[in-house]
Amino acid sequence: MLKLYGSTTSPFVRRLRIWLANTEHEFINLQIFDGPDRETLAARNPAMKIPMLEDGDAIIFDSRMIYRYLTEKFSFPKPSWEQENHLTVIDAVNDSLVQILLLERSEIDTNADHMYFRLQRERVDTSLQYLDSLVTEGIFNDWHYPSICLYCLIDWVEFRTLHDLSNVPQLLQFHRDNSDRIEVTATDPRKD
Ligand SMILES: N[C@@H](CCC(=O)N[C@@H](CS)C(=O)NCC(=O)O)C(=O)O
Repeated sequence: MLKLYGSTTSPFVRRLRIWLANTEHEFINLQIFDGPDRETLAARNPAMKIPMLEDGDAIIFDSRMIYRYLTEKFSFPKPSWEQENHLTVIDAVNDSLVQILLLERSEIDTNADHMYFRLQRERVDTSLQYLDSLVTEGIFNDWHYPSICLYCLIDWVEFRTLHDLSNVPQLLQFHRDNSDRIEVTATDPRKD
């Protein structure tokens, strides 16, 4: 059986839990930052990040690669190049905000006026504006993989209060429109 290693709070993991909602798999919930689970992580993935997928002898790192692996394994339709770009923008916001979160947990003031923080905030702002305009165009009307990734990003930003979303109303509407889906409520990180 497929084994997905991750945590309930990671937006990179949640997107795959939702994508795999109708595919038999085991979800292994790890506390990645300390304790015995960190050894489980290190033993499987030298990059020490989640998610990772185990399929028999194969182990795949990185949500993007796992998605590609699943697409090939189950002959799902391939994403278009346009959708790949949408995923890149969604991942860019995710990555920058993971950095901000880790810095804040390291007791660093990320609101200070430093180039590194400015670059992350600027990327987050421009990317969210872009994604907001894509919602207006109807790009995320269907519940496909990029929509799932976008939902997990927005929900995580709200859950962790990482960024003010008041100037991206279409993203907030998209979030409200999809929040009652069964696979969304089943993977809500607030349930823990
Ligand atoms: N590009 C990776 C990013 C995964 C990622 O950043 N995961 C975070 C959790 S949300 C993580 O494992 N962080 C551990 C660390 O940075 O030490 C993917 O798409 O899977």
